[in-house]
Amino acid sequence: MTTNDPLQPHAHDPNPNPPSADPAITLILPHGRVHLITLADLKVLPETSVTDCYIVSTGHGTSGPFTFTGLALPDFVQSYVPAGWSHLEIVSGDGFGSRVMAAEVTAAHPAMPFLLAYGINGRDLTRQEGLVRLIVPSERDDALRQVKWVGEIRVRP
Ligand SMILES: Nc1nc2c(c(=O)[nH]1)N[C@H]1C(S)=C(S)[C@@H](COP(=O)(O)O)O[C@H]1N2
Ligand SMILES: [Mo]
Repeated sequence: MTTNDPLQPHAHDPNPNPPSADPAITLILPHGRVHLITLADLKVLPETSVTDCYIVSTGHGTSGPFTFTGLALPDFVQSYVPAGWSHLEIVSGDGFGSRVMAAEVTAAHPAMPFLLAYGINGRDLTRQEGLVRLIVPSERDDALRQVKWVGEIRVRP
């Protein structure tokens, strides 16, 4: 079955064509308030690095290990998300996304947090690599949650 819902299961076929050259993220809060978050906004917050990350594609194989650097989701939430949220919808302009439950963010091992990554191996992510990319270090069997070109984060109550 095909669907245009970015949060529904996706063909396991990574998109090689970046939808955007702009790493800014539109944050949509539960009551419709909208906030534009630039790469500079992400970088002023404390950064977190996670080593030994792999991108496991059933299409073109496994790449890594990588060290990804960025803003850990608990830190993102603390700065940008009012209390009372249940999940985040983290979506790319190419129609690919992942739903992240509040409980997953809290339960993640402290050394392997979800990341809004803007760096890889000590340098910035290129446009081809995702600009700002959701990294889920615990996802080891495929890479269906490792959303490249994060463009929108919707906060759900
Ligand atoms: N925005 C976006 N992110 C995406 C995808 C995509 O099509 N669009 N494909 C996913 C899939 S299926 C895989 S296997 C990995 C591939 O990541 P890589 O290009 O870094 O190897 O990206 C994931 N993230
Ligand atoms: Mo994939």
